[in-house]
Amino acid sequence: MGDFKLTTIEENEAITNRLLETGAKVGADSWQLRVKNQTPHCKFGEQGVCCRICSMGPCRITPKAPRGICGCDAHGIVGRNFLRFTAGGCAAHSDHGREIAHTLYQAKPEGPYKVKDPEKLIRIAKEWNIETEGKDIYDLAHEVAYVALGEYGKIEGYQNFTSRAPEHTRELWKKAEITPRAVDREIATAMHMTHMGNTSKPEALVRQSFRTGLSDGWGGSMTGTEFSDVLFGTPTPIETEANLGVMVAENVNIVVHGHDPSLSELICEYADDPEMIAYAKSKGAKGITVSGVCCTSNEVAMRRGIPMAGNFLQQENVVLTGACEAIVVDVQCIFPALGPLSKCFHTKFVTTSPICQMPDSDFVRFDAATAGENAKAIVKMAIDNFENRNPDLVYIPDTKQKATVGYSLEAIVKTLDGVTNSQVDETGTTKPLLQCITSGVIRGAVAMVGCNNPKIRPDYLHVELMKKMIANDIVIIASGCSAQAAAKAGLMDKAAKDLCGAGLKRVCELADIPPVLHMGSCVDISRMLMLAAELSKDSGLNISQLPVVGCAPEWMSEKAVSIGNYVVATGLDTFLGVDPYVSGSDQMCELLTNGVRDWVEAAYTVEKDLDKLGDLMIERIEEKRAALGI
Ligand code: MSK
Repeated sequence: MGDFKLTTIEENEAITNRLLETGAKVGADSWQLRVKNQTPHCKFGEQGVCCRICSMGPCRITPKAPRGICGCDAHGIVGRNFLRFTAGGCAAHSDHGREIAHTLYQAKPEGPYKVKDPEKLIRIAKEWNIETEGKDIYDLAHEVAYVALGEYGKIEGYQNFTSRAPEHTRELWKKAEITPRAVDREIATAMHMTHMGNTSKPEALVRQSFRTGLSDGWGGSMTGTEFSDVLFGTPTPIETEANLGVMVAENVNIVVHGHDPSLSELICEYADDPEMIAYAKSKGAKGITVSGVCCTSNEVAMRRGIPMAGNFLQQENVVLTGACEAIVVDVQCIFPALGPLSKCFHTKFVTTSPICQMPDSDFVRFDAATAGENAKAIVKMAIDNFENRNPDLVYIPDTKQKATVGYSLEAIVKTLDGVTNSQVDETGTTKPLLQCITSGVIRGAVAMVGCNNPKIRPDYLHVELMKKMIANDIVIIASGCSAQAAAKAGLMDKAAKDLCGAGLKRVCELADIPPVLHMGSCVDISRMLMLAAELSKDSGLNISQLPVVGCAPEWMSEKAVSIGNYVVATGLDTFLGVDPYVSGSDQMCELLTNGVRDWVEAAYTVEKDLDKLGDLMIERIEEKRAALGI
């Protein structure tokens, strides 16, 4: 195994504890302290049986009070809460996608936003029956972006991208009446259905939860992914590093955080500008280091190799290093705690989006028209802040791991093409991957996604489950903070092949890949949908027959529930390590873990025990293999 060694959860915890000591010195608050103040959590909330949708309550369901004041029972209340959770997640993802489409709409040959992947743009245009012949690429970009923006409020029909799903899946959706219409309409319908005096029937609420989720996965999120690729390039494998040790004490450190790559792409460009580097040197720094947190980090890591400082529950740690000149955020998963925390240090907390405005931040309103100036001003602000650093507070742990990232669907197809093309003729399809699966060299695949959640030791379930899967020849495709957990641990280092079973190890060697493939950010779970669709079409199997499952072991956000719904509704069994506040209704639990299988051939499993969760996933994959006779 050479010198390769995973970074353990205990090592990461020791780093965090060391950083919290710095925090204590300066009177900083932390999520660890706030968790103590917030536990035990409200049982009614945990079970999903608290209703505050109207002002007659709030109503809470107990054995003595089985109905709210309007007469709604626990099943209706849990169902409504579940649908509202989904709507919140779908709105966040889809609005991210809309912003990207807006940015594409404003792309110009002179920049700052250009078309970097014209082939993908043309492919989408053809898919959507938009004439491409003889058109200037920027005229086409504007036309396609305009149609994409129209998808959010289309008057009739379904999301354009649903045509990418296999026919069988589309039939199931049609029968179950969950084919997603306009994204905004699905969110509005969800909010309307759950308004006081409307739906209280669990089955109807779950159907709309699925339809809303599908409008995210096969609508808003896919728009975010595809148009980000058009604007910033479709990711290809690239080397980077992960964990707090990527920050450099001698340099100006800028940390980008959030989800939308539009601003961070330009921050990276300006941080590389010789003029800016010279300016940083004039202020006593050796250079400028940009690193990332959460999905903005995933975006710039996949396209530029920008190192990943950490995932969701490490966002405070980057400030606690005392060496962060600016933490620059766009949207989603940003702790309001960063405001007061940054005040304990010299760090500038820079908010940039009207969607995400927070106290104690410097707000630099980001706008596509002025993006270049905005990004330059932020980089300059960080450089100017370098001299305000207190050297006594600086501690950057030297822990980091190598990672190969950038496995878009296109990259996976291309990379795995080399593995078996001596045995099969097909190129540019998923057939080589299928060949690995049907021959049993790889037993199956798990899509590992989602956040960290203080209810679980940070990264513990992600990393332990991944280790268990790869040891059993199950390849992992990962996104979001799950991907970063893997990278920090070292599971995206190609040397991690030595932790795999013999079959997967062989594939890793032949294809020169790590056993955990970084597919991107939260919206990039749409890449996983596309992969599942392609595997289904290339194999002639239904998606639900493939030995592939989804898993979000440490999820926490509304977006994750929306994701879960579109993954299950696409036909992939999905395993959760945290309950989605539905335990207060046996009818809702039964529907989500079993009943929906009749509609979409997949369902949820919720299991908090690590070993059981891993065993259940392997069991499910092996069941699917047995059913196929492979
Ligand atoms: S950032 S939604 S904590 S994965 Fe996409 Fe991570 Fe979850 Fe946010």
